[in-house]
Amino acid sequence: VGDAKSFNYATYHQLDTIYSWMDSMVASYPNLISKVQIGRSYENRPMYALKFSTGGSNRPAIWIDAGIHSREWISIGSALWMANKMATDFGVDASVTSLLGKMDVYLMIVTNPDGYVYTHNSDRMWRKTRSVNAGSSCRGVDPNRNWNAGFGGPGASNNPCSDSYHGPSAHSEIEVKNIVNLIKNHGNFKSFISIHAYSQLLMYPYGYTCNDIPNKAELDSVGQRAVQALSSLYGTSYRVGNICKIIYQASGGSIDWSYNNGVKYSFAFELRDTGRYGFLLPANQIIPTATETWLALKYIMEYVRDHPY
Ligand code: PAY
Ligand code: ZN
Repeated sequence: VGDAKSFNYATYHQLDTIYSWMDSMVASYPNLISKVQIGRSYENRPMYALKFSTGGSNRPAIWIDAGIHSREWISIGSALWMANKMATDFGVDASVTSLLGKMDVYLMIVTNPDGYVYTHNSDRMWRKTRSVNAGSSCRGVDPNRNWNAGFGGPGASNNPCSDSYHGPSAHSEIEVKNIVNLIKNHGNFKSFISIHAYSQLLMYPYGYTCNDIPNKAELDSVGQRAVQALSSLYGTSYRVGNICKIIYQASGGSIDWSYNNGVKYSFAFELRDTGRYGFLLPANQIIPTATETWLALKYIMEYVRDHPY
């Protein structure tokens, strides 16, 4: 565990193992990776992003989060592998090297740590945060219905017992608020990518409305080329489109918020599979999923690097 090089990426890990892996990554790549604590969760766990940076001050940046829904374990497993891939490719692969010469990448691997611990200890299918809801015995808010973008609209529930409960107010969840604060204070994010599972989709805004975004043509073509790269490896098929049309209407989602706050290249992945195993994707699919997803992610990041705005 203490050694980044001997970490087993082919299995799912507990939170404390992931947190000590982070320390070993920082120790192994001190000139590239630092650990940024963006705040604490509802149950007081620290929330960490790995910051990949080769210097500069407040460089244009890419945000990537995984595990905002705690049962979507493959998103976390893939993010761990991709973090290691980015670190080991730096200085070796020309594309990653040039990307990190111009931009910073913030990777939050466990965005909902309370929920993640709960999926290990109590309920494998837990999706939400673990906050207490006033006047209800049901806990938790859907952290992907809690953002200030069409908040409380169609595709979110006002029932605290629902898995898509939007919460009492936008950014009521400290896990969401911490990210909002980081993105706003930083002010130079050019891309925001949220990693979910499952359904094999690459999506762009909006979820809260089926109306097209102004940048639809560009984001759609970036998305199509990204999934082409993904599929080239094992033939895994992905569909591309806006959230509302390709999956369902969902309000208060993270990439709608980022897009409306000036981050043009906002995307959400739904990783493997299409329902055979669903959230219980076998661990022997972690590395294949991560490897193919990395190709899409890299395509998007290169595009962002080459299209400053
Ligand atoms: O931003 O990814 C988005 C919106 C759509 C997702 C959501 O409901 O938040 C889609 C679901 C998810 O990944 O949370 C899809 C999975 C299979 C589910 O729980 O229904
Ligand atoms: Zn999700």
